[in-house]
Formats: sequence, C-alpha cells, structure tokens
Amino acid sequence: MFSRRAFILSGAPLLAGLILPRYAFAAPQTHTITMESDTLGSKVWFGPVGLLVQPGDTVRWEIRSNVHSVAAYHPANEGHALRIPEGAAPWDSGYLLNPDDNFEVTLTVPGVYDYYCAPHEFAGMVGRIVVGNGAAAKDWSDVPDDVRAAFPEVGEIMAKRAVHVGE
Ligand SMILES: [Cu+2]
Repeated sequence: MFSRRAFILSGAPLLAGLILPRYAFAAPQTHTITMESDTLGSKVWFGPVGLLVQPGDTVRWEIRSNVHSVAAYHPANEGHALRIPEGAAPWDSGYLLNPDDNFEVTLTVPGVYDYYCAPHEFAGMVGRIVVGNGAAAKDWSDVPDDVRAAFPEVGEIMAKRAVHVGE
C-alpha cells in the first residue's frame, strides 16, 4: 500500500546524492587568469575577470603584456577594504614585469575574493573569484563607484563559471 511517509524515506537518499557537491570527489585544480593589455596600454584587464573555483583549488595569474600585479582587497595591502573572507590569507604578488611571469595562490576558505592590480586599479583592472557555492558578496560601501563597476556579479560567475571582459 502506498504511504507518503515511506515515499519520503525512500526518496531521501536519492535526493542527498543529487545535492552532494560535485567537488566533494574532485582533485584540486589549477586555474589560469591572464593579465592583459592592448598594444597602447589604454585597456587593461584580467581574463577571466570572474571565476568560480572549489576550495583547495589554485589560481595562477600570468602576464601576457604590460606590467601588472595581483593583490587581495585587504587592509594589509595599502589599506584596502577587506573584501576576501574572514580568516583567508591576503596576497600581493608585487610587480610582475616580464611575459609569462606568474603568481599562484591556493584558496581554501569558501567565499568571495576581490582583488586588484596595483598600477591599474583605477583603470578598472580588478577581478573576483568565488570559492565554493552559494557565497554572498559584501556590500559595496567600501569601494569607489568607478572601481566597483568593473566587478562581475557573483550570480553571473556562479552561472557561467568564468566571466570575461566584454561579455
Ligand atoms: Cu595591471
């Protein structure tokens, strides 16, 4: 005889399997973000500007052209606002001068990480990484309007996994 209770109980293990995060069984990955410029140096950007990764993954920034850096929004970096998860370690690559110079960070704390290029922050060269799932961005009161406009929305990063400038 059909019983609603029995149905729910038998369905529960199936549902649990469906909502288990995919990354629970995945080996850590390394993701590359390029640091770009047009030939005149009038446009500069991270590619992709928005990226979804899983806890334990490594992000590797590589110079393609021009001179850049990559630093977390964190008070330890030139007094910037804290825009990485509490408990996550800040990073600052310093200036990367040569093509293929690179810098790596392994991200273990879930949440939203905003970062910038020191020489080009106010040209809009900023980026955002979402680590894990369901992370919420902090409010924007601590970032100047013209810089904040360069960040992709968290929801777009979650949906596309990688967001490129101009998309
Ligand atoms: Cu730059």
